[in-house]
Amino acid sequence: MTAASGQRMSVVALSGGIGGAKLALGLKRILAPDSLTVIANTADDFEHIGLSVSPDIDTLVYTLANLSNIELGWGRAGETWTFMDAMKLLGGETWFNLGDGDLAMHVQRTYRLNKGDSLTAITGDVCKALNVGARILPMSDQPVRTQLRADEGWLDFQDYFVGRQSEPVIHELRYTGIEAAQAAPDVIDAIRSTDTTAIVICPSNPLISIEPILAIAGIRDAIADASAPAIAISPIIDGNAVKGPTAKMLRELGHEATAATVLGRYEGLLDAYIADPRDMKSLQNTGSRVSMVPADIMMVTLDDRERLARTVMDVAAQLVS
Ligand code: FO1
Repeated sequence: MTAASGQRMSVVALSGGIGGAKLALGLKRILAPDSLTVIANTADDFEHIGLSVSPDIDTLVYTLANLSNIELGWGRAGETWTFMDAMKLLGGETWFNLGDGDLAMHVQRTYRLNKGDSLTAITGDVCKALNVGARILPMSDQPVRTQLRADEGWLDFQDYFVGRQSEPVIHELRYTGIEAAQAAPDVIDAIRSTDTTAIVICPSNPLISIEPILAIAGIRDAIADASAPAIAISPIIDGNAVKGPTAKMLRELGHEATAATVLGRYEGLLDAYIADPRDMKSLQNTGSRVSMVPADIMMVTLDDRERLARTVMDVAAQLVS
């Protein structure tokens, strides 16, 4: 895909798990080979039964490699569960599920991290081995962990999200380790590169997926100063989250669960914001100078993903021409 200027369209996308991965797949399918870099949130990562789990990286890897489990939204298609069944018999930890094929990913990642390899290098090698066809960069090689304060105290993200099914009311959110974390190698360069023709903020949960990335020193400024236009897609349609607990979390933290709230959280970063037509009126009422683009942003089928990706790239092409 090329812009009117003839320049090849090359995208850097910021993404969490499921919603972001869907758009990333649409983008990969319409762009020329090697034209997509995805910066993945790693604040959902945790250590579980001695293994290093990176859910958003893995959802991106499996989705872009066409290996993803569509029903679950995470893990691999055609997965078997012998390991989990055996863990149950042993009275082991079974609240967080690792399929047999997925287990290999976790053993390999943990083994290499323990040998001293970086998460960036390991993810790069996995992308090559599984023919991902895009570059996936962890936001940081240092640990950052989202924690949420509920009535009972601070909960680690996966304890809240999987262990407690996002049920506890939350009062506060923090990213432990964020001050010490540095952007992973290539992250800032990819954003700043003059070869990059669009920076795309995927329709992921702003609180737990996009803002941890933006909170790493240098990343927000790099996007604000980049020559490429930045385009976000709303994760909220008419007051409801497209997926997951985004609306619930926003409300509990004192925000309205609207497309306009998410726009406000990306203040100073965006050139264009793509949202559902039903949200256009309230978005225009914000007085924001960001260009508002109405579009069908639901992604159920593969065609939906490509259609939204085309909308994003059309907006980008207009902004760079
Ligand atoms: N989500 C669940 O709801 N239950 C699980 O047992 C579970 C296991 C799991 C294993 C590997 C992985 O990469 C993701 C997994 N997820 C599971 C999804 C994950 O917790 C969340 O979707 C993300 O952290 C939110 O983006």
